[in-house]
This record gives sequence, structure tokens and C-alpha cells, in this order.
Amino acid sequence: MVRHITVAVAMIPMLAGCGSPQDANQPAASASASASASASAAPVNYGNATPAKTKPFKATPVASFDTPWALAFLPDRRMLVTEKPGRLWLVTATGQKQQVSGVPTVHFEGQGGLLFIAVSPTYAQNAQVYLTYSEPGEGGDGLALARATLDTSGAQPALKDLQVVWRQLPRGKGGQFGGYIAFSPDGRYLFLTSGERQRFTPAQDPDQALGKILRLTLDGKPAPGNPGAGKTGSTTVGIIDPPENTGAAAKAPVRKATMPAPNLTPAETWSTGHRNPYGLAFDAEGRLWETEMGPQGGDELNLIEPGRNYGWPLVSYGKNYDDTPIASPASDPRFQKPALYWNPIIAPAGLAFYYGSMFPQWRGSAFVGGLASTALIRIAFDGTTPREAERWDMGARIRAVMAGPDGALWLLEDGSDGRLLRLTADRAG
Ligand SMILES: [Ca+2]
Repeated sequence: MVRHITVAVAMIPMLAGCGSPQDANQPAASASASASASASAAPVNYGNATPAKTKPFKATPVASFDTPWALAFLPDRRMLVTEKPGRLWLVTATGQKQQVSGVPTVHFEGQGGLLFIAVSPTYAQNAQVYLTYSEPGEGGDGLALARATLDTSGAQPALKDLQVVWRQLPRGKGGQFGGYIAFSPDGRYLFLTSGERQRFTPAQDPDQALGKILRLTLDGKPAPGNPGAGKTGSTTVGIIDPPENTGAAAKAPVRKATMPAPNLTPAETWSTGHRNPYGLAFDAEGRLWETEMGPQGGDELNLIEPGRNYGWPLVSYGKNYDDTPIASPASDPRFQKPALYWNPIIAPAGLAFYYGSMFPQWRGSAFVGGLASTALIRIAFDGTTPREAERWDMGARIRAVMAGPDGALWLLEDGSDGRLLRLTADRAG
């Protein structure tokens, strides 16, 4: 089972790495001529950046996990770590692990399973945490967002009073769940990435909870002030049968059926046109940033603004897996271009801003984990313009990156023996 999963997940970056993206050598400046509606500079391609020869940090393995996916810090500096097969661990900073009971049933297959974990802004009052996972049900899987209380009073920690507060309906086949969570800086709202499940066109359908970033209350309801506030969805929804592979969007069969509307309305949507968002974080200025897996090429870092359309599957700096081209984001001013992109891909997973004291030279930088690129990438910002500043080869697929309350950077490696790494300043170096 684990072997099957590993192969399936690894295939996409491998395929993408084999191709020769059609616009990898296109000068970034050429994009600016046609983007008359956008004042922003053309994004730079960092796909060909090379890793640095030395690392200004020491990476210490703290613990190992079976296919870890995400980690979150509790106020007492312990961590919660998810394993995609459906296990949750409470972990001390020195690597002592306790399994947490009460995890909901997940469908562990392909890119699905237990995914993200986030500690509620209200944790100090009510010990609530949020989980995302692929929820099995009629018709297939759907991304689910659940909230539960973490009870650490007994011999074994436990999730209690678990409640699904939002779910992606209708369910169906396909990976690319997204599932990342970020909270607004004031702690009032929950932002959730919902991937397009390898179904392409629903990312542009306002009535389907696919390919969107949602802004919800902490109870999972549409947040007030969203761009589509007050609007309701259609009463029927087109069912898109996903292709068996990630072929061209144009070949995806579309079958219309009359059925109850899904639980997405425009009132929940913050932004549209995303493929597989695998990173979501606010910076200290309150700006929301997102990393997104592109197709064959075209991984993106996006500055997320309400009501914007980020273009998938109509525009991308990558191309489809069957080598059919996709229009450039620079060709259509309706769509928001990424702030930067990677072509060839890095396969981004995890996005964290750093404001700690252990690495003062990195304050204000963001860090991105790389799966196919087996890299840790530092993003520096010139105002709102990001650039890839440094890249280090970590020798393993990096599944998650978080800035710890101790000032260290914490990484999770991907795979059946994925390590939790603590990155500290290497003063000897
Ligand atoms: Ca895009």
C-alpha cells in the first residue's frame, strides 16, 4: 500500500521533470507587453535555480513518521504531526511521540488521506484544532474540514467532539485535494485551499468547491465580507467525470446531471482558478500568499487577493501532461499572474514565513518545501515582489516546512520513513 502511494505521488514530479517546458526559456520581460490591464511586473521564472553549495544551518533529525504530511505547534511548543494513512501524533521538541486517538476515518490512497492540521486561534480558550482529510463517501472522496477538541489530560491524548464543519461535495475521484489552512491575522477567519481534484474546468465554476480558496468563519460558514457575499449557488451542478489521468483539460468529459447543489456558494469563495494549492500563509503585513502545484511546469507563488481569478486551467506557465500547450498567464488580463513561478517545477509543499530570532538574516523571508526538487527554498521580498533568494538540496522530498516558536525551522520529509528535522543556526560553520 505504502509503495503504491509513494509511486503514485512521485510520478507527477517525475513526469514533469522529463518534459521540456515550452516557455522555460522565455524571457520574463516579454510577458509585460500584453498585460495592459495589470500594472504588476512580469513574474520571474526560478525553475532553473541551482542549490547553494553550503548550508548555513544544521539539520537534526528529531523523529520519524510513516508518510507525514503536516505539522502544527501547540502553545506549549509540542507539535501535532499528521501521517497520511490516518494517524495523528503529539510530539515533543525532543521527539517523544504519543499517538492521538479519535482521528476520523480517511481514505488513504494516492494523494488522499489525513492531510493538514492547524491549531485554532482560540486554542488557549477551547483547545480546538482543525484537520483536513479525504473523506470517503458516496461517489468517492471529498476534502473535509473537521474541528475537534484536543484532550491531553489523560494517559493518551485524544480528539474529542469531532465535527465536520465543511466538506467538498459532490465527492468523486481524483487527487489534488489542497487542504491547507491559514487563519486571518485577527484570528476570526479560516482560509482553506480546495484543490481541483484533477478535474480542470470546475476550478472556474463558481458553484463547485474545487480549485478555490475559501474564507470561512471558524464554524465553517461563509465569512462575511467575501466577494460573493449574499449570492447563492445554482440549484443544479454539472458533474465533471475526471479523466483517469491528468490529460488535457479539453478531453475531460462533461456530464450534466440534476442533483442538489453542492455546499459551495459564491459566498464562501475568496479566490478562484487554483490547481493544487499546497501552501498558504499570511505575512506580517497581513498579506496572504499561496503556493500551487502547476501541471508540467508552472508551479506558482501567488499573492492572494479577494475576488481574483488565478487562471487555472485556462492559463499556466506550464503545459499539460500530454504536452498540449496552455495559454500564458501574460496573454489574458482577466487572470492574475503568479508573483513568481518555477518552470521546470519544484513541486512546492508547505509555505511558512519566518520572523524568529535564530536566523535574524531571514526575518521576513518565506520558506517553501520542494518535493520533486528535494529542496528547501528561501523566498525574499522586495516590497510585495518576491524572489527566490536561496535554495538548498535536502536530499529528500520535503513535505512540510514550519517556523517553530523556538526560532528553528522545522521540516517534514516525505515518504514511509519521513523524518522530522529541526534546522538550527550552525555557528560552527
Ligand atoms: Ca495561476
